[in-house]
Amino acid sequence: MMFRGFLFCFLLYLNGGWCKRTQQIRSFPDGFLFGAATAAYQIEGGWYEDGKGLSIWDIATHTVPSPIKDGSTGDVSADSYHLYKRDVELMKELGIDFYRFSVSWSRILPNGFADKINQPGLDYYNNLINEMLDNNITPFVTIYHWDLPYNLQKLGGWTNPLIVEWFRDYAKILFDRFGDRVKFWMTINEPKQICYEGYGSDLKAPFLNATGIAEYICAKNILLAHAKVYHLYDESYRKIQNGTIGISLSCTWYEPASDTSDDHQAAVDARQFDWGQYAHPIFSNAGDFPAEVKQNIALKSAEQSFPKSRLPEMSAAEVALIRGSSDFFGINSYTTKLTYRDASLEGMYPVPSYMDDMGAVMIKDPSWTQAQSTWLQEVPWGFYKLLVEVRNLYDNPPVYITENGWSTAGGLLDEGRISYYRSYLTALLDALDEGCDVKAYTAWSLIDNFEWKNGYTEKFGLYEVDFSSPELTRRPRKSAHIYKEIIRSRQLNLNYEPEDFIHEHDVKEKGA
Ligand code: GBH
Repeated sequence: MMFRGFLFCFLLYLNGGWCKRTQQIRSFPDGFLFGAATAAYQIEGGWYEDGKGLSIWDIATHTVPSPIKDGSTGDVSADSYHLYKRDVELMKELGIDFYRFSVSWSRILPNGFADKINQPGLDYYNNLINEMLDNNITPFVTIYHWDLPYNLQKLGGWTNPLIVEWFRDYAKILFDRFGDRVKFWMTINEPKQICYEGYGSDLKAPFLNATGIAEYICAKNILLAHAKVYHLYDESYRKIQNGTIGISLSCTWYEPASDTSDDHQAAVDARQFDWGQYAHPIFSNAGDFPAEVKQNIALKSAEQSFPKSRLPEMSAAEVALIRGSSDFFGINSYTTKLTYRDASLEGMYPVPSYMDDMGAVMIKDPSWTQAQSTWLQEVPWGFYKLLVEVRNLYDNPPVYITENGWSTAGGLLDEGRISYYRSYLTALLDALDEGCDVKAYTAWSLIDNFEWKNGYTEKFGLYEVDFSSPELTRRPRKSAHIYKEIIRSRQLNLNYEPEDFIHEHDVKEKGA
């Protein structure tokens, strides 16, 4: 398609700030925080140890035939359940201000319910938190990162409205047991991925694949569960524990594929379905689901003879409960897609479905640099535009970048990841210059880990984990040295070359 080359130049032209790319050394503002992230199921292992209950990912990875690309599981993974002290050494070596990790619900509450607390589970997280504090690393705890207790899934999981209470009971235990030392909380990681990928498709556990219905039931329950936990913290813990609590949304940037008003509307719809569905109820002044989402689903539902919209309504009290229920806007952002409307593609998606409701087609520009993950391309100007749009739509909320990162097939010499981190941090600095209130940046991930349905075929770590060695050896990639210098200097120097980077392992691997 010929228009793409032109399009790319045109977008560069639109992004005046982007030209600052040529500036070689830029400083981060005082108080800006740097961290790295992981999630329990992806790193811990210890899947059936010390009284832990089963989660939907334990069940998924033990299903025959395996739904996981390489047939792998998180049974052992990086074994952080036993090697957490080594992980804290890495954090210290990197010099990160904070480490974002998640708590496994079924390690704390084996049955999902709050009747039986598993003491070894509490011990594990207490040990991890204390080890971090001893080394001056601030813990940033994600309460839920996708590993729902299987027992609760049997009852419908996030499609059962009672989960609002189950989640609140679980979160209360974490505040009670860890809140004296944990001052940064995230309720839920990426609701859209939970609801669409887990319930509306078969991309994530529990693979429910009930699109057009389940995503929206899940969305409302998640928003309510999040809001209840926010208010619990706000009303009963904040005064004593003095922490901050919010949510993280996965935000892809959608750029119109052409300048037609149809393609512009397709991009707006894609943003509103992807993250506006969760951001608007929490961060807008009006609250509730965004107009585009409500209208599209109501219209399609009527056409399809549903007696009412497949999108559940929110009562005025629910709207009020959810609105404003986050101290910060947590953004996980990785990539950009081009978006267009194409009437001839009618019938391309199942009816009803989330994709049909959204009515946009998403493509990647083949000129963009491609990661190991098929969905991931390096498009830093999209990250810049996303941050400016969040500032514009939601009255410049405090933003924490809670995930950003790049996948490779492996190896210690990871120039692709270095290029990605540098270009995205440049875009972040440009957004700060535009007045965006970005307070923190989190690299995904500290270490290689179980990448959900793609198993161990995609490596996101600043540190390599040698999954074939019995010790699960961690080694710094070149990008770890680069990130370390950014944090030490509080500056982004595009020309910095680490002197102490040793990659004999790579040399050996390549037989050179
Ligand atoms: C995060 O999800 C997760 O929080 C983390 O657990 C995971 O390991 C990490 O990212 C890396 O994947 O571009 O339209 O094809 C990221 C969720 C998954 C959202 C891919 C965007 C592609 C949508 N992303 N998805 S599209």
